Amino acid sequence: MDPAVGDWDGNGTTTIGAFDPATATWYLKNDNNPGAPSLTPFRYGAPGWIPVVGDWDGNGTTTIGVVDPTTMTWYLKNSNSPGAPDITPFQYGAPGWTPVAGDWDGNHTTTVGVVDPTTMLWYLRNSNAPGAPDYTPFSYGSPHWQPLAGAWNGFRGGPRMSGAHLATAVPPAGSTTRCCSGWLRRVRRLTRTCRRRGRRRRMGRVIGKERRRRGRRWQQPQPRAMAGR
Ligand SMILES: [Ca+2]
Ligand SMILES: [Ca+2]
Ligand SMILES: [Ca+2]
Repeated sequence: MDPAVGDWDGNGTTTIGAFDPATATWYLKNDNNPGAPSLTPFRYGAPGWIPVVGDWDGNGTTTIGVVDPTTMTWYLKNSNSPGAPDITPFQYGAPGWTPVAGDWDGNHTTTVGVVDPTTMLWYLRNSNAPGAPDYTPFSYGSPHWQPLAGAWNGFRGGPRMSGAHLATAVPPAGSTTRCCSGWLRRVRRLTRTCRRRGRRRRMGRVIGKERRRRGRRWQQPQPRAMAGR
């Protein structure tokens, strides 16, 4: 069994799955608990093929794909169900190479990549179509290491595959939920500070008026007492 993780139902949570290469059967679950798969197990691919998963169409739902390792032909599907591939099958990589999939450019669409295990050269492409890699092939890892890819610095969608984006993948324009809530906290704090400052300024104007009215006898109030909460 090969593990696979993805947001199969597009609810923002990455959950578990498995692919049985002996029968090309997919077992996908929409929660991270033991138990029966959430989707009726189905076959997609052929025995011995390599599973890949990703959000090929960028709609927020992770879906399946398979790669025929003898020809390195990719068969990608935009739904988690059996049937014909949604993307015209195409060849990318050479036989014996390891497929990886990731959102290399951070545009929320998962695309193909291959790693030559003998040289650990990575060939990443930003579209799911045949052609040259979009990044100059680079070496990362030692021969026959297992390539891994993921949004390590975290952005919407999280890891896209039992393979892909690596440290050198382009950092995303988007941000993680955690970043986002941190950012929101900062904005809220700033807003509160601005409100406090505004109140203080308004209080300052009132105090000034009062001082002018009462003359020198007026005692400057303690700022704490006047600052409000
Ligand atoms: Ca999910
Ligand atoms: Ca999708
Ligand atoms: Ca992309």
